Amino acid sequence: MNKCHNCSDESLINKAEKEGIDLVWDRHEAMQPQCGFGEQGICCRICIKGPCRIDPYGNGPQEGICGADADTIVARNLIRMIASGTAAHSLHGKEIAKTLLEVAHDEVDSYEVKDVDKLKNIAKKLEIKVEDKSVKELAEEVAYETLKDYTRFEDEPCNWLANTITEQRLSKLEDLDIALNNIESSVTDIMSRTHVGTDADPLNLLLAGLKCALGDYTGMQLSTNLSDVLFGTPEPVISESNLGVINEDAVNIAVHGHNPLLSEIIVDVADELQEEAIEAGAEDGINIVGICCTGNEVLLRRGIPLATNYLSQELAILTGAVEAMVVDVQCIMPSLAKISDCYHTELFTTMPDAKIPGATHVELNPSEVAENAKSIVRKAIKAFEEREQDKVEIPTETSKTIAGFSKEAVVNLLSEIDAEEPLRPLIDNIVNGNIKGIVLFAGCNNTKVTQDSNFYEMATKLLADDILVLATGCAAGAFAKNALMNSHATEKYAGDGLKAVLEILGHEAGLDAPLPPVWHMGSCVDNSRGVDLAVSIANKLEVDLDQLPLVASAPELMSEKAISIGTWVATLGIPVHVGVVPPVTGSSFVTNVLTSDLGDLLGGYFIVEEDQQKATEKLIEIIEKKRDDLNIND
Ligand code: MSK
Repeated sequence: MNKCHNCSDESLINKAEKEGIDLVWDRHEAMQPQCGFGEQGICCRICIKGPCRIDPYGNGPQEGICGADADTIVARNLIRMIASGTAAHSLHGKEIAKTLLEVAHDEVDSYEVKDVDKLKNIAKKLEIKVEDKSVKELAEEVAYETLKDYTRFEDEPCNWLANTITEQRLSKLEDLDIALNNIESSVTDIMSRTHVGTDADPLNLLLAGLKCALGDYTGMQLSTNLSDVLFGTPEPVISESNLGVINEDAVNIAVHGHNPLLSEIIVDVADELQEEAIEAGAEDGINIVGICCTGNEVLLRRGIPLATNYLSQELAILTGAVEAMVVDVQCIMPSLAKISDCYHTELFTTMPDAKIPGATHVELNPSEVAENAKSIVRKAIKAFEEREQDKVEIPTETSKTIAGFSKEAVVNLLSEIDAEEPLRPLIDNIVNGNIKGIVLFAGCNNTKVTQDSNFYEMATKLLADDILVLATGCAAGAFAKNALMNSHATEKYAGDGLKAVLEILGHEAGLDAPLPPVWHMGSCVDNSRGVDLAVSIANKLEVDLDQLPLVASAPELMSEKAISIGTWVATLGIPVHVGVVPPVTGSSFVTNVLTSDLGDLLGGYFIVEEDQQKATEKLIEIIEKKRDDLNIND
């Protein structure tokens, strides 16, 4: 199998081989064959009588030592993955909410409310009275209302759940008793009920998983929205992507992870310290580049170029021209420390809950964040003097990238056509078939798939069939690197109907060229932006989300976060394709619930298909069927 879809990555993979450096693909190879029990989810490590494993062929044990069968074990393992994903996203959101509170209380200098209109809109959404209140008073109330979603004892749904989905969906969730009231207790609940000797009913376990996944959704909603308040709501911005954005004549600092609290300040501080870098011999000063979702955050808000996505993070260091890699939380390979050691690159960890042996830890302290950031940038400038020129090999490929499609940005664009009813032009074009439907691509890369290939192959076929593509996270990174986020891609790949719409929108946006056919909506937490757009369309059409010609896909999923995202997307009524088989096949009960019964109950369900061609056909079929059901297919 090829390792990646991208020729700039290929040259660095060869370089690593020559230098005797192991990369993620080598470690994948060394891990073969992978454990078949683990792959099917039928290995139980929940108590220390075990580990136990169920024989999938029926010859050996069909129960663990405690008597748990395959259905119970698979369901328990799955919902523990959901709990982990929910914990990761919701803690990210809690940090942002706490920072907003600190801004309101004048406890931090480096942050401020950048988007006052958004703050007011959020306040209204959360039913907070806006009139006669200062920005800081509003920020305080919004932060407190948000933090209640982490602590509520009453049996009322979370603010950021109830106020961001359709009414019909909320009542469906209430009917099933899964309308989440407290994010953190949903994680605790999973850990408690999956303890040995507690919940053994696979259906009951899975329902708890759905409820917990809604905590992931709630955490994402509040993360996205409060980040917009603090750092600005994205508007379309033009930048570049791929490893070629690393600049040989600059001090290169890569920001990587998820949380924008430090990376935003690094970008500010880098502007201030440009002269120091030039004095150190870097002709072009300081060049910040992004990796994974921190990269997406600063691309959308600051136009910072995106170097790469998850699977090729190590390759950034292999260029020999990255002085510092600054990481926060999630999706950071511990291998980065070892690889940095082979170069002059210094790896900085910044969060108390995400340290890596071999990295330099400079803790992000909210009251001294600018000083923390300056010390990192100055160390990077110093490292520039130690760069070994003979080890530098920077691929030349870059792709023009138009990013920044927040829901607000989409509405602003559309309001140039219809100021009264901005969504009308989009809806009309969906109804008349110029846009047959929408696919939201999300999720990671996985060594089990040639990097970015599923994203690329599926999206280009969908576009040709007049299906608009939205993207977040490493999916967005894949499309950005592979030149699907610019006007040229519209000319090349979009079907006639879609192209005509994107041409008009591009003209209205003053681009003098079509809008890109794949809209970059942001990082993993910004999957909420896709939901916001879908909910607005559904409300306009007076239907629920499961009736829209809308499907989600994570064709290269890898992380527990991707499992929790997929689960809430299905819970909200949207079918979800996954291109890597999740560890559930050891239980036909669990597999059937996820791929079929869930659809009967909530409209959304999982489609497991590793073949990208077949997967694309299935998604198109679902979209056509939804159009038929809405009576909008001629
Ligand atoms: S970074 S969760 S590899 S999308 Fe958001 Fe990428 Fe997946 Fe991490």
